[in-house]
Amino acid sequence: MANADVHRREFLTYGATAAGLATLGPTLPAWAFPSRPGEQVVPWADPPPPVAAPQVVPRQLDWEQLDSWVTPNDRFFVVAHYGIPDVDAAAFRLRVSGLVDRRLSLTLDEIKARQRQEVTCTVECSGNHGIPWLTGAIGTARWTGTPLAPLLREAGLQAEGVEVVFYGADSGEEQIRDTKVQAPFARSMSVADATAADVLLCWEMNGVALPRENGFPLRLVAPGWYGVANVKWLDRIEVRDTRFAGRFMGRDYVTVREEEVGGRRLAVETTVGRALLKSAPARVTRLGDRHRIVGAAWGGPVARVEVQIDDGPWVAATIDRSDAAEFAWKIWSLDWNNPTSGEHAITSRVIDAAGRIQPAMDDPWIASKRTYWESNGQVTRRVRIG
Ligand SMILES: Nc1nc2c(c(=O)[nH]1)N[C@H]1C(S)=C(S)[C@@H](COP(=O)(O)O)O[C@H]1N2
Ligand SMILES: [Mo]
Repeated sequence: MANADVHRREFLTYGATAAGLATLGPTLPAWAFPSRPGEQVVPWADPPPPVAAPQVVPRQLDWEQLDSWVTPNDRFFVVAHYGIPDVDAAAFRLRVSGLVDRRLSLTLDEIKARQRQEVTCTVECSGNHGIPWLTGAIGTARWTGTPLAPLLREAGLQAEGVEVVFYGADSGEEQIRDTKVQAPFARSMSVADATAADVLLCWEMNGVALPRENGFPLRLVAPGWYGVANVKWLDRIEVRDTRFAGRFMGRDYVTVREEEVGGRRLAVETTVGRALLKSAPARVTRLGDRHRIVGAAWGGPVARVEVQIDDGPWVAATIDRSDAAEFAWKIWSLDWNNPTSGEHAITSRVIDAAGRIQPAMDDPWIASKRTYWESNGQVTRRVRIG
């Protein structure tokens, strides 16, 4: 761990990420980050193409700028399928209905007066790295809110309730066969998943009120789940006795894999749910000719991260463990001494506590996929040295 200690000392001595943290507010701890004073970023030789759907994904993380463990709000990615609604906080009421003994209608102040709970977790869009223009749909923030489970208990969950549906204030036109309907953004979870102790209704992100684009005034935060489960502009919560299959559960955000069944290839369709084990190189820096590769790993308990340069051996990276947040990414780094001039390919892979390895792109788990969701295959970036 000598290397990690050096990183921490560099950070504490020189405050290399102080500028990045300034927008986060005064109460945050100073995490280590493997940056060196005076270093320069070596730009990637394979920048992603322009965003094909800028209304749906108005902002992505710029990996080359990654210089802090927590992502400042103004760099945090945004996905909005039905536009960004303007919710009036004063008129806001969160309604809880369906299979409950007591329906609730809560003002923002009533919600904020409840038990306060925080979590720092990574949110990744399940489409990230699945299509060429979507490679920065990920960020890590400290979310503040109140746990959902006690609220549902107070409402009196009825025994027949199996599913909890979260509706956003945003809606759009959807066509199902030949019928057009106006449908709200909605996602559901089983009662067991929704009442997990770390599922929060959040009104703060990194110490300030939720930015409008990230769900003001209230959003669901479900640590360990893909982004789509974290319903923004939360408007109502409904307990039902049937499974819910809206667009974002049953049509979109559906992973299709072909399996070999009795000599035939048959498709299996599953809805996007919990995050999958993944890592990616973030950036290469240079201090004189001392190069360093820095990246992130998330989506499971990170035991090891390994980096491969061109066709070389897999080399263990140093993982920063200065924060133990279970569902937040780990920042890793590898010193790259004396790289030869020319273009190089850099690939990372994470290994979890159970020994599972992030799959290669040609692994059947990835190669058998017919939709781009849940693209947790190994990410290769290209960089030109010299
Ligand atoms: N109401 C609502 N919630 C939503 C969405 C949306 O379009 N509407 N997009 C989801 C998706 S697909 C993702 S990846 C995350 C992105 O969260 P962010 O915009 O705060 O980064 O929000 C989720 N919550
Ligand atoms: Mo997403």
